[in-house]
Amino acid sequence: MKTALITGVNGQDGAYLSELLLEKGYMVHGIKRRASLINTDRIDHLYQDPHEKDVRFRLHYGDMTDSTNLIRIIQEVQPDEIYNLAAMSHVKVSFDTPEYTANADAIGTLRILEAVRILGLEKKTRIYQASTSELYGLVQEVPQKETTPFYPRSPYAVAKLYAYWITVNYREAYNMFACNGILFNHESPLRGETFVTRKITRAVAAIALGLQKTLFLGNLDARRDWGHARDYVKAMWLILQQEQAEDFVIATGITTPVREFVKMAFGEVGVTLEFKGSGVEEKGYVAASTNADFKLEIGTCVVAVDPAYFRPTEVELLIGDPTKSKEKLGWVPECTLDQLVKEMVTADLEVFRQKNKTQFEHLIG
Ligand code: NDP
Ligand code: GDR
Repeated sequence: MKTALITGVNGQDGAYLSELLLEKGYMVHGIKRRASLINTDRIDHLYQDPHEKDVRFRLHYGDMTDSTNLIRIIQEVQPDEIYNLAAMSHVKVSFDTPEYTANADAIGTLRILEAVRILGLEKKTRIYQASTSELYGLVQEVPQKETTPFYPRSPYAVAKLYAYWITVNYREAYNMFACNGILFNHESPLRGETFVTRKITRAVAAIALGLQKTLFLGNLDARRDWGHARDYVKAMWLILQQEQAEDFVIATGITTPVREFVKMAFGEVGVTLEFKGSGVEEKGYVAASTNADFKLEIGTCVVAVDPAYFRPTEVELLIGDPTKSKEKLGWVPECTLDQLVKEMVTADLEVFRQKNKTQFEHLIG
């Protein structure tokens, strides 16, 4: 039985990856940091009582900013594979907490690599580093591929740039099997509520059920290459199963503006949007037609721009070239953007209906 260690196990990707590795028969160890409230919702269905026999899923308290703790856990677990997913992963927030972001995302990666080296596990342990399309930042070339120059545009992306290169350096310097997956945006019903897709699908559900009036967003013209997290964690695993350690772009090859995602999500609840105002973006969108199942009046302003959500430096266009991953890993994304939007809106409607069961009983089913 192979043993995997996942940092950031209770994040979006950690949850899907844990499921995948358990299905494949792995013993899965996860690192989560202590929080004042329990925040393991995404992995609660995988929880196994450690007192039972043959437990294959175990959680450890840890933090990317604490080397002693990382060394101890890696020593105890002796992993065949480490998936380093833990990070302060919000681009906008990284402008507010740049030093912490560098500590967790950049030096945290160094701590993992160095722990493996200190423990003499260089030959045994393969390492996956969660690199990102944010490395490309200011457009140098499209579509972006493994050889495209990086131009990071946020403290998050700069920290991830360090993590990318220190992973490459440890591979070259110490012959370690350490790889970067340069993943483009991937979403799901488990996506954090403050990333744009989930913020939109949650708001669409809340607005449709009469629980929220307006969705305030930032830059509607940014374009992203969005896939489904369930597909992307398969690529992480494949990257570590190769004969040679290499870096891969994981993307769909299709880019879509945030504005279009908004329209698609409202479309799922039968609402079409009409731009209101005389060319002044800030007037936002109103509902032009609505589905009778939901409580929304035609003409209600449902989307508006709030400059508070603009970033000091923005990444305007991301579109990945997944040719290498298709050819070498045999990886192709299965979920289309239409299917992703539908799954996310449906899940968020369900969340609100469960929360407000008595209030919305007539809408259930
Ligand atoms: P999430 O934000 O959902 O999860 C991040 C995880 O890291 C959470 O479990 C979080 O714990 C944990 N974490 C944060 N800081 C620390 C710390 N100091 N010590 C220990 N754990 C910590 O991110 P995703 O699952 O979406 O992404 C996984 C990784 O992939 C991240 O590194 C992200 O930067 C990267 N990435 C993501 C992409 C995407 O589109 N989703 C694309 C490309 C890269 P807690 O719950 O306590 O905050
Ligand atoms: P991103 O994701 O910055 O690409 O990083 P996010 O969903 O936060 O933003 C995508 C684009 O939407 C624009 N936007 C808004 N974003 C947020 N969060 N909230 C808003 O209200 C809003 N309005 C418009 C943003 O300006 C941006 O252009 C994600 C994270 O998962 C990173 O960890 C990961 O590395 C990259 O994807 C790939």
